[in-house]
Amino acid sequence: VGSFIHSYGSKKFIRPKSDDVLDAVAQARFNEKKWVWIEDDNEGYVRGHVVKEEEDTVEVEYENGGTAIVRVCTIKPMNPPKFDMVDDMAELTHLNEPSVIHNLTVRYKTNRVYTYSGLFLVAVNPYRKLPIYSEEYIQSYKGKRRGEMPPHIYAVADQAYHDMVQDKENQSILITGESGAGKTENTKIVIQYLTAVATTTNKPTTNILQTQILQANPILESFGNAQTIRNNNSSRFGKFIRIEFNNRAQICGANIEWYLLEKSRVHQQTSKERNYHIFYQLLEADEETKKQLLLTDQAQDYNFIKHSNKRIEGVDDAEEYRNLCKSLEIMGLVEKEKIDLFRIVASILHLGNISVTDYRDRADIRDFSVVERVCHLLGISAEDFKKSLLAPRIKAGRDWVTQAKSPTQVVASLDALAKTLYERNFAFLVERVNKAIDGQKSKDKLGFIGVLDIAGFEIFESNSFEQLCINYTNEKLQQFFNQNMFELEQEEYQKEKIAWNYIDFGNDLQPTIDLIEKTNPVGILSCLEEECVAPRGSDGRFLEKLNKFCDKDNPEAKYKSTRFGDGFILRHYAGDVEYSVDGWIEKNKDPLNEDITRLLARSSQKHVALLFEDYLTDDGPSVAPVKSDYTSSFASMLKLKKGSGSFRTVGQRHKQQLLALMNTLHMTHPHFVRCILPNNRKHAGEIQTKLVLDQLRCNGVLEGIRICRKGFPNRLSFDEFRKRYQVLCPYLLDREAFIDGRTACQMLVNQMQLDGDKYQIGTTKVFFKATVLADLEELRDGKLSVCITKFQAYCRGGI
Ligand code: AOV
Ligand code: MG
Repeated sequence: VGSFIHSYGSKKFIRPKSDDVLDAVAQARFNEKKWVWIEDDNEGYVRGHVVKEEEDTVEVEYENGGTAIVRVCTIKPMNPPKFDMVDDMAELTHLNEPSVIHNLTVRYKTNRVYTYSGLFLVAVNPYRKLPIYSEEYIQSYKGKRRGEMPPHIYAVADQAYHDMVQDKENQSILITGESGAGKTENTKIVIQYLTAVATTTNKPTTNILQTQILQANPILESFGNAQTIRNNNSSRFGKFIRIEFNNRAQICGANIEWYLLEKSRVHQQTSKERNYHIFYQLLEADEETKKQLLLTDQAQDYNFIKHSNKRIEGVDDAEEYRNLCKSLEIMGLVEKEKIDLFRIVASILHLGNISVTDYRDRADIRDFSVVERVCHLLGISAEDFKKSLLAPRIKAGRDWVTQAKSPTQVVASLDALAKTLYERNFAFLVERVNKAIDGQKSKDKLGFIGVLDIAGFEIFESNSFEQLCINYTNEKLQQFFNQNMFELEQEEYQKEKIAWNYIDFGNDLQPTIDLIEKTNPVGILSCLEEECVAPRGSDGRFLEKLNKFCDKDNPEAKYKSTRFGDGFILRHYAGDVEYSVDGWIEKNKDPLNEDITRLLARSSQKHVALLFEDYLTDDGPSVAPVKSDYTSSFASMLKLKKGSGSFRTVGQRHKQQLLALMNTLHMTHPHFVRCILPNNRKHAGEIQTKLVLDQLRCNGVLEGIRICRKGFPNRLSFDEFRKRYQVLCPYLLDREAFIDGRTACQMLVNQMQLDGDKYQIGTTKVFFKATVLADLEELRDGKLSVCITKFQAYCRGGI
């Protein structure tokens, strides 16, 4: 938790004073009244001061005029003006919501978008280009301690780099926040920083690697990002990028892991959003490529994109296409590989154009030419495809039988196929990129810095399975943070040998996590799993089971009918969330027409066959499996393999990936970045207080502060403490004799008559509970003004 003055000796006190006189005036004005923040329905909080205090109520006068009688619990103490614009909010003596939001706001208005909050770096999206990401800036942060330079994402990156080298320990930087808050931008900035500082040589090989690592992003963005209402370049997947370093602390490779790609976007988007960028970029390709992929240049011609928005303001898809090709080339992909990737995207566009007709309640396809186009691209027989689509063969006992599908079922299996093709192609692309930037080759590895860019907590009007997955992830990450924060704090207390009773904050969130992931007693995911394999499984039965399994007395969860029909409420640390279970069985099973996937596994196009390699083991009726000449274990790399007959669902896969991620994170020293969306209008310079407050609650900054307050958030070294406050104890000033730091501090706190539970004296520092420092400051101000008055009187007398 934030130290008041950082141990590595920054010179400043609270903040550098530009104008002591102005400060003194502000302070004097502040001292005249009891200033408070008053809760306000519109603004969040407004300024005022207390006029009269009763038992439960106070009369307040608003700064903007008017008075009111309000309940005591709706007002919060205000920090003295000298705390304005503090770099680290843990330094605030009154650690309350309005003070935090006020500090962020005044900083944001002056383009200070980065602020520390104890262990967090809070980053507010500037929505404008700030001149703080230049080469000079990078250099000015290199090797600096936190506190020496203003808060910056560079400082976090540098700290991680420094710690990795110093402690020979892996590092991680965890970046979360709402959509549009700036996670991906900050991730790129971290990588930019690391590639800039971790190279001293001009060896061409390292430079290529650096360029490749930097180029990985635009490639992933083409395939994994899309325009949404909230963000024109929204990442629709989570990622963990590991940058590997060798013994000389230089970059020797990188690796990207991805999570939860939003597949549904491939076949449906709202009119204000787009499909993945690549779909529009590909239509801007050269004629030759388009001819090869059987594409026109009109989005209007394709069902999967024709209802979407077509253009993003300020973005030229043709230029983006050329950039993508350049990046792919830098990554080392040859023309054939590039076309293979595009082939899948094009085939998906054509898939969307297959129109399924109703022939006496049975599905039929009239326009066979579309099917032929799809199958030409995918390298499979059009006849077989049509048969598998309309009447797939399924296993009934020992025999294979065909089962005719209804038009609705066929449309559903086409959508499912499009989604799977896209996801597997994406997975392949990431693996291909990884192959290019692989750091495993290096023998003299020092460690890695991992950057996690993952969607933050989501509470929507209607929350579904996707929200449960993402909120479950965030719950785990928050727990990780809490454990970590406490560990570091406790280490410091122990080192300083102060009295402290162990509080395990890390377990605060365990009941909710158990409720989601536990297998015994059955948690939500396991319960869903059971229902997915049950013969007559349904969403309704799932909810019923949930009610039965999950202990109704468990205070962490309440189940009830919500306004979306059937659903349940789960108590997350960020708030209660209502989940609607509608469609969960389908979403979790993510069923595929296996007759088609078996067909794809034997495609004459090697790339396609490779994507569905895992279906080769499932040899269909009377067809001997064709051995793939690819030795790669692509499917196992994707963790898509169905494995020894086990049932692999979306939920299970996510849980396993998350466990693996947590294991990795536990091996690292973490750094936390919380991105904040300032307003909903993509405006620079505007803060919507309520919006920001909600995020501070959801992203754990306020939770961090809550925990912080239980300990001793403010601390000063003996020396600093003595220098600043010895004026309160003239005895110390007068003495010429040596007094050691600890004794001096003890004398000071005695003199100040501080309550014993308000402070602790360690071996090198004095620790304070929140709010104590404000009192000390007030005492000091009082003392100083008396001194000044005396001094003035003395001067006047002297003249
Ligand atoms: P996200 O990653 O957090 O959302 P982005 O990093 O894509 O958000 O940021 C959204 C947009 O905000 C960017 O495209 C920029 O225009 C702007 N922006 C963010 N950070 C900065 C910055 N430091 N300087 C200038 N502009 C910035 V999402 O991926 O949607 O959850 O799924
Ligand atoms: Mg993003």
